[in-house]
Amino acid sequence: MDEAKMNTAEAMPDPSRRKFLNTAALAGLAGAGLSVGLSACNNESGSKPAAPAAAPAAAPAAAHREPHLKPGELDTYYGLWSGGHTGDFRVLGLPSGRELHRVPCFNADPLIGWGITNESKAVMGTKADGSLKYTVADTHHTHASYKDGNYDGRYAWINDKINSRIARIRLDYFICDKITELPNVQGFHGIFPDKRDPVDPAINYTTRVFCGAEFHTPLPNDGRDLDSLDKYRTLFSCVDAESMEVRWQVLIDGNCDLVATSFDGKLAATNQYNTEGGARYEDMMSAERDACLFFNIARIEQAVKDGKFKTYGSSKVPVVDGTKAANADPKTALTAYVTVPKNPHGVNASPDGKYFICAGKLSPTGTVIELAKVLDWFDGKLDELDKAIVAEVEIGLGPLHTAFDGRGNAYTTLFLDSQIVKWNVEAAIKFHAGDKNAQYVVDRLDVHYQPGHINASQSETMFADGQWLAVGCKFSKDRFLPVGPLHAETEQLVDISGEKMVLVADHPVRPEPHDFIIFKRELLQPKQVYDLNEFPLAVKDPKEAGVFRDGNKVTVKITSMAPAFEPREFRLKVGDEVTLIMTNLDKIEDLTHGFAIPKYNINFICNPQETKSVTFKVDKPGIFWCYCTHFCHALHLEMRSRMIVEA
Ligand code: RUQ
Ligand code: CUA
Ligand code: CA
Repeated sequence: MDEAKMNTAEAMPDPSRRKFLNTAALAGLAGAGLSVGLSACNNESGSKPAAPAAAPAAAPAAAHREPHLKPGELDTYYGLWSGGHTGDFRVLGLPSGRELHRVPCFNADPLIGWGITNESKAVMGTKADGSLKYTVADTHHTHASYKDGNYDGRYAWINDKINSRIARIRLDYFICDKITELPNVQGFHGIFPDKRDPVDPAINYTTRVFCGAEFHTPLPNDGRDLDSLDKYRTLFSCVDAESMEVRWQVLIDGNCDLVATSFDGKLAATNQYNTEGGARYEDMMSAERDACLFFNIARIEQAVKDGKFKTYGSSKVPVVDGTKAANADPKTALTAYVTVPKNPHGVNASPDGKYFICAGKLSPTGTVIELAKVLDWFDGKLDELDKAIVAEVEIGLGPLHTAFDGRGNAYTTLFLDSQIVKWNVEAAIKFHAGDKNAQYVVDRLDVHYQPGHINASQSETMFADGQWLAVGCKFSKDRFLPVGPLHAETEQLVDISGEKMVLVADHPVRPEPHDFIIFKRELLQPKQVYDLNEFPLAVKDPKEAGVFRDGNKVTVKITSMAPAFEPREFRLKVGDEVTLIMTNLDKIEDLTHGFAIPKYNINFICNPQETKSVTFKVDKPGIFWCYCTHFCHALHLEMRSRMIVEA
């Protein structure tokens, strides 16, 4: 530990504090009578790993690069972040850590008008009365579409764990354009797009998104089998990247945690805990090993084509049988359960395409699975599936997620140790094979505190560049000014360009972003002005604006052009059902207008050349000054339209 302390002396004013947190975190589990899984590694220091010690002692504090940018300087990386409780998707610039945008997905947002306009309600889903079907969400994981092993800038996806929904974000306009609710699952958590097609070499880009569901329930979950735990199952789902329809699902044993996909398109996997099928957590951790569950995509799709599936409840989605019992013969198996120490959490694909690395969570280990060997097992060329495990090494307490630098090193968060461990994958494989001199732990860095997700620049592509690493710490404790009982979380930035990791910045974040990806800015080409033709309702000329009445159904067409709306006033009657359509005819980048109607609870913006619509019932007579809510012009405050409502 001494080397680590020396390197972060300035960032760690009180080393004892971390120890206190460790003890508290461990006590939580131990107090519940669950120390079994941890006791093996809970030695005297409470955090000292059994693994070989780190690199040279007296190394001087490493030099590092400045994350701070001068005024006017642009970041070199984009970061796509999930918002957590807020249900949104965030866009950061890195290395500065500046938050550039929030894209509402599952949440209403008055700035954008998300959840207020007809277009956004259609994406979010409504009840029969037109109100939103769901108003809460819990976003955890976000990943983007691939082409040739790198991000292609088309889409990103994000999950909602509460209501098992997947949202797609268009990365040209940074808007959510589709949301799909997965049938017959609860606790949709892990998510990962494929990287190419398993069969057709011409499809060298993402066409599927895989979704793992955590919570097992009776199927269908309609009141039957409430007390028959042995009938509870969960499903692994495949969503079409373009249509966002659910293509197929797989019935499995155990609960899905994180998801990973191979660069060759052939395999998807989910780490699994609760292969025991328990309903209480004591039961969920009784087995010493759980699994990393592999899916043979080509075989599953063939089985669906051959009609070898069933459906559950009212869902039409084909469900194939991926349970362990039904897939014992490798030659026909759709799934393969590689064992991993108990209750593993993250699974991450190494950028060389060779390995999936599973983080042990309740075990202090990282497990390295060689994908070629898993494929060999499916081909009948490997007698025992677990021989695909090429390393299982101790790395520290509470491993959760792993990132890569493209130079053969893995960086795993250690939740209980409040550290990042940098370890060399090939050295770990040598060590596992019996070379006890192989020094696989390269470095350790204290972080603040209890880290969960981690990612490095380009880490989840074939072009991992080993420059910057971000880590999402679940507890900030004493790192920021106190703001009452709820603490911000700490996102820390680490320079990984050298041998030693160097902590270079702390950022407070509103809890809790969970996961994120970081990639080069050149990979995105966002558009800054809309195309009028993308909107069927567009009011293309101020001359088309006005009030169009058909009985009590009224359409109000409005255009905006700084600093005026057209029409400047419009007349309605109590009892009218109004659809208001607004097109922003300004063509200049950054010239956004807003439209708010007092006492009618309406507010939304229109970006340049964008059209939005809102439908509402006119129920209050009087004068209502509709005004522009987005500063647009020197006459912004004067930019209004008078809504006159007759009794
Ligand atoms: S999980 S802290 Cu929801 Cu991403 Cu691992
Ligand atoms: Cu238009 Cu402010
Ligand atoms: Ca927290």
